[in-house]
Amino acid sequence: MSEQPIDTDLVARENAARQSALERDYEALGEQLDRRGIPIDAIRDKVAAFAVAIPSWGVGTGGTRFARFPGPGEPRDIFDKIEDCAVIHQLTRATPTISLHIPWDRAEPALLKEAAARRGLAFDAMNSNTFQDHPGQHHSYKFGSLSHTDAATRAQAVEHNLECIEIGRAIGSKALTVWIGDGSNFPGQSDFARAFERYLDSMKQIYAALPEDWRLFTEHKIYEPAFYSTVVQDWGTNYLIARELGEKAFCLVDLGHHAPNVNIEMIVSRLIQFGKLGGFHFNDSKYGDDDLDAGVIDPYRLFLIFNELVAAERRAVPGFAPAHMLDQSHNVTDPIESLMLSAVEVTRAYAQALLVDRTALDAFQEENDALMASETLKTAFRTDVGPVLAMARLRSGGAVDPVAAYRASGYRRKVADERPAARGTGGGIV
Ligand code: LRH
Ligand code: MN
Ligand code: MN
Repeated sequence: MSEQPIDTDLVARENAARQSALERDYEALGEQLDRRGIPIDAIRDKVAAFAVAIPSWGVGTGGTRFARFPGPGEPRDIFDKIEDCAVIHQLTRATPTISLHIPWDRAEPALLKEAAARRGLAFDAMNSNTFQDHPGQHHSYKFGSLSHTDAATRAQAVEHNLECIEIGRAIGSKALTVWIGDGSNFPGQSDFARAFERYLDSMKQIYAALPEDWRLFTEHKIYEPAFYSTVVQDWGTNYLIARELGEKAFCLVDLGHHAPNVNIEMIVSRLIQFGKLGGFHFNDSKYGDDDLDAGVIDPYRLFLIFNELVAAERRAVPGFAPAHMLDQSHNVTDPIESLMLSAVEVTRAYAQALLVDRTALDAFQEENDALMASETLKTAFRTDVGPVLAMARLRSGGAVDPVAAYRASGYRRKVADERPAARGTGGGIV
């Protein structure tokens, strides 16, 4: 049995206070779903098996380029971050893995592995970082990294990615996510084709070093930090990259990395259709790469994305195994609370998508009954699946109400005593 950071008796007491109401709600929902021909226990079991990775950087307070306002008891290093991730998983039972960012999380791999295993956690995709300069490096990324005009700078960026693979290998990761900030701020500053050529050349070197059973995820983003052009700016470019590199290369979709109003669920469908959907960085946004908590702005869009994923799951698309990760920045909330609720929201979208009457939807699509097709999706989306999610958590040892249990535990107060306050100056990057 792994060590649990929150007192299990407290969780049991919190759950006991909510259990009988939950059982009644679950039964009422079960009846409703039964009328629709959906066995509630099967949904519950699928929900229980669903997982989304926590980004190590998400448990610290984020910031903007204007300021960062640290919260109490912020993690001081990756080991504190692992402990915070363990809290999230203990209470939600939906986040068994952590996605590391190098060099932010650099540490002795054996110690990383041991710290995670002790908490019953494992490691998800590794994230490289050539979008900022790191102490001790020889060449600056001010004008780019994998696509830089200077060969030595590109070689340094490639080398960094190879190191990420090495660390990942040692801790049991099976994927590398590459996001670069390369681009330009002025028309004419960069030759689009030559920059992309250099990027592809660098990525081919990274791809060549990928272990047999690994996947390589490239993540596109329309703008920022470059504000005129970005080398990997959209899903089409990303698809070209995955095609150029080979069968272990896939596209990662971060929900905040698109132009406003872009139909993300359709991008997801295209990537599935052509076997190149690697995974997600879930978050929500209203304006740009806001990195807000999943589902807080547009839960229907999250549902529509899961509608595509569940449809692919049902079609048993060969090799379909997208990686689920959160990628958020928490500026005004306790990051642990935000991440717990985000994991719940992503799971909620999955559960709602499981309720779509696909036979009816197919028929409405064939008949061009736009209104009823839309209503079919809306019926699933409007169903309050809260009792299914809570029941799945209860049965797998989590908390019926994760935030209430977390607050009752006093975890934040405890770590605030143990971890000295961080300084509040300087901008954040995530
Ligand atoms: C870039 C990004 C990418 C980085 C993370 C910190 O905006 O989404 O995934 O690794 O933020
Ligand atoms: Mn991201
Ligand atoms: Mn981002």
